[in-house]
Amino acid sequence: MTIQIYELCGANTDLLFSPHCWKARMAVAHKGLPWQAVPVPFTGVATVEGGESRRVPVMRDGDTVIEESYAIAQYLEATYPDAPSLFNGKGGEALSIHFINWAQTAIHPEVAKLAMLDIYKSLAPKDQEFFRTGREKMLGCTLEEFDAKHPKNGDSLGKALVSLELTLKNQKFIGGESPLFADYAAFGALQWLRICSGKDYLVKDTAVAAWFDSLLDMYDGMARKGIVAA
Ligand SMILES: N[C@@H](CCC(=O)N[C@@H](CS)C(=O)NCC(=O)O)C(=O)O
Repeated sequence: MTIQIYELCGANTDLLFSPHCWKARMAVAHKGLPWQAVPVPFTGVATVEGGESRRVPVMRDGDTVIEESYAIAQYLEATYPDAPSLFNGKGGEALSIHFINWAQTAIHPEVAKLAMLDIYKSLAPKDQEFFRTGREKMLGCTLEEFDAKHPKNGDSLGKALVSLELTLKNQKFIGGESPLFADYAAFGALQWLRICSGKDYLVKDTAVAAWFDSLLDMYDGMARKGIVAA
């Protein structure tokens, strides 16, 4: 049976940009399972699967519904143990929590600085209003004021990626020879930036850029095929 992943979308419902949804999607692809995306706009999230969750991703696998990207990865690992592992054991599972937290605290704020307005512009009018209200309350200023404070040269993102660069100089993936869920935690954040900005902020010829490219090519180029903002 085809797994369904409810994913956040833009005005163009093929623009699927959420970092957390990308983590779930890469995890399902890693397991080699058939899946389909169910696009959901911001204003539709609260009604997904009868309003069970206020966040996406939400995944349906037959009769089972799971919310939250890490819970989805854990479910997939437990349910499909013969498919390639997302964690390589309990230690890897524990370490991926570090990379989830690191991506959220080190990379996500940089994506916000670079692409807050791009995210806003990619949404349908109803969702723009929802997004603006929620984010401006959180930021304590308008989206435009926030955007104007931050240069768009990628230097600050580069600094946030220094530890990943050092790691990937010596190994192909965070997981070693092949990716694990920890890789997808970092990848999801950078794919969010790539899709919403339509720009390539990663410095060419770096280990991070090579790693990101190889993940875009994986699983039949799934992550490269999706549309990005113009
Ligand atoms: N820890 C959750 C975070 C999920 C999350 O924050 N999802 C965002 C999309 S990236 C969302 O659904 N936001 C809805 C909203 O802001 O109303 C996960 O990893 O799944």
